[in-house]
Amino acid sequence: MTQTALTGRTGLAEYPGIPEEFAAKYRAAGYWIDETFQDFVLDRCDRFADRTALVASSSRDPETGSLATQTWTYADLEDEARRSARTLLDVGVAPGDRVILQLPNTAEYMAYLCGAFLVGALPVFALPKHRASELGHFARKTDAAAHIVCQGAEGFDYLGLYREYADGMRAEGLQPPVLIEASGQVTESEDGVVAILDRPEPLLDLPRPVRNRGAERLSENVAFLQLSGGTTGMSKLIPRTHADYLYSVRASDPICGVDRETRMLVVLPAAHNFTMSSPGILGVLHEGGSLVFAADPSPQTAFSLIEQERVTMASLVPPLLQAWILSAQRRSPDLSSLRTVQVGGAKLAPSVAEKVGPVLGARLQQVFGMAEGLVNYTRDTDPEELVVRTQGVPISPDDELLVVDDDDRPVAEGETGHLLTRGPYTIRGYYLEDKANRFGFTEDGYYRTGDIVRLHPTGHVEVTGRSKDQINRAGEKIAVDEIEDVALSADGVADAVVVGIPDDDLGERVGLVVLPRDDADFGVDPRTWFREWFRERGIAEFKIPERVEIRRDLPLTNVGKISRRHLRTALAEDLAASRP
Ligand code: OOB
Repeated sequence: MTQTALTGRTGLAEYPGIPEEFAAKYRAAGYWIDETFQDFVLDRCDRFADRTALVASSSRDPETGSLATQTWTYADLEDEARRSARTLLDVGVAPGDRVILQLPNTAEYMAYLCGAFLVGALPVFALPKHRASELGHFARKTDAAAHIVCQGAEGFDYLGLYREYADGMRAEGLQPPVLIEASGQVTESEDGVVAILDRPEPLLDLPRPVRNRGAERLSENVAFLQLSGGTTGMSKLIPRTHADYLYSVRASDPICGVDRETRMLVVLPAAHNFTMSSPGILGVLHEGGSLVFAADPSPQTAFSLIEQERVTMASLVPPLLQAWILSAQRRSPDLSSLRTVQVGGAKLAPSVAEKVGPVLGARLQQVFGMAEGLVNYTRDTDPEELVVRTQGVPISPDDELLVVDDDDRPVAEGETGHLLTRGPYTIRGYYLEDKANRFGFTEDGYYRTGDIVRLHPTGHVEVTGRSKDQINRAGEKIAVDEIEDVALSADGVADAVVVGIPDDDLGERVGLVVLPRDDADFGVDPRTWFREWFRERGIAEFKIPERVEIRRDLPLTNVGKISRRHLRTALAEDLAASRP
């Protein structure tokens, strides 16, 4: 059990950090400075106290059509963060503890994010869409002390989800986290669920920060755990330090033109690495700009907010950009304040990229990043051709990129190959994943991104494909073998292969091909049967196969002879060619 490997709730187990010779270089270059997230929150809230930090939208006024909003200054943000900090301490969270943050794009998200930083707790960035299977995994793996939700968000019963995995943990003799309901909708505490009945007073005396592993400087300790998209099994946990992450944020702002006047629309999930730090929420707070949180990701809501709040910048995944373009062509909204539209998370087709300027009247910036570290941006000064066709150049002069063949030998200049990378804000290993770390990183510390790329003579990276066993569904990453394992656990399944089916709207969708046993019975509609199977096992909806095919006549019996990767490719082509 992973829990025994932990040194108690206030410590993290050992994991591969950045070696001292590199750390010394990153400090000397001024990349890593002595600032923690606690310092960051306190300093920026103080420095920009009277400025607007956040506008969070909620319901639409049925008469006027305008969106109701709630506005916080930086002083309000600090006050709310200190109240959340008190709640965390009151329920027993101590500095160094992990807290699973699973909130939608609301003001509470910001209060608890900053509150956790103030008490030195480490957020674990779950998505509102994650379900019991994923949450139970995060809780066990991180030995989380608390799990923060908003009951009823997107119509979902998060208390039920909590009970499901917490009961499972108790049955295994493990102590589940306590559940904090952030929006005050729960009125009774029971079974580990804590209701926040009275508005807590702001916490004035902040606890002393603790080191959560060997690093001498607090700023080089782990600040939080991000989630990897995952290629094998469940999402892995990515330990990012204060120093490495804040460097990527500080360095991103000038590249992306973020300053005090920036008004950034947040439509993608706030906890995602792109939304958080490229330059995202943290980049805006660093400069004293304003965040505008959209209650839902529809173009209609986004356009209303852009108009109403004079938004200057937004970050999108390609399918959302397509939806914006279509909607803008139909409705001609007033987008005159919008200067920059960032697009990342999945490959953007050049034909769509070309429309950003003409249709939205904004500058396109492509962003190719990963929660493990490396982030690339196209630059303001780049010729149009490179902005449309490439995914940019790295943030840091000390980001090292290698493009190699299957045997890790560098390819000839301009050829495609596997992208390997290391640098001042890229991890050297996941948290408690010894086996995966042996495959996921080279001996000299390069992260194997699983992306196939070509480097242009200008240094621009062009993503041309992927070698990892992962599906990218509208920027959400899905590990195929996590889904195959769940399918294989069903009675009547002899073998199961999960494939990514190319899709015009989402980039890819999840497909499942099943080789049935002779006695298999999946009812009249196997897709529905499997959907239920996945739901009952607490798998997030976005990972559940949208197409299921039962086949008895496939080269599946050759599985032992041909690689599963080749099989997946062959089946994906097959499925893409035949209509459901
Ligand atoms: C971002 O982070 P993750 O961790 O959800 O996913 C990383 C993977 C990359 O390895 C690549 O496969 C894919 O997502 N990806 C792109 C891309 N941006 C990400 N593939 C093609 N073109 C792009 N522009 O997705 C992420 C993190 C920080 C900033 C932006 C995206």
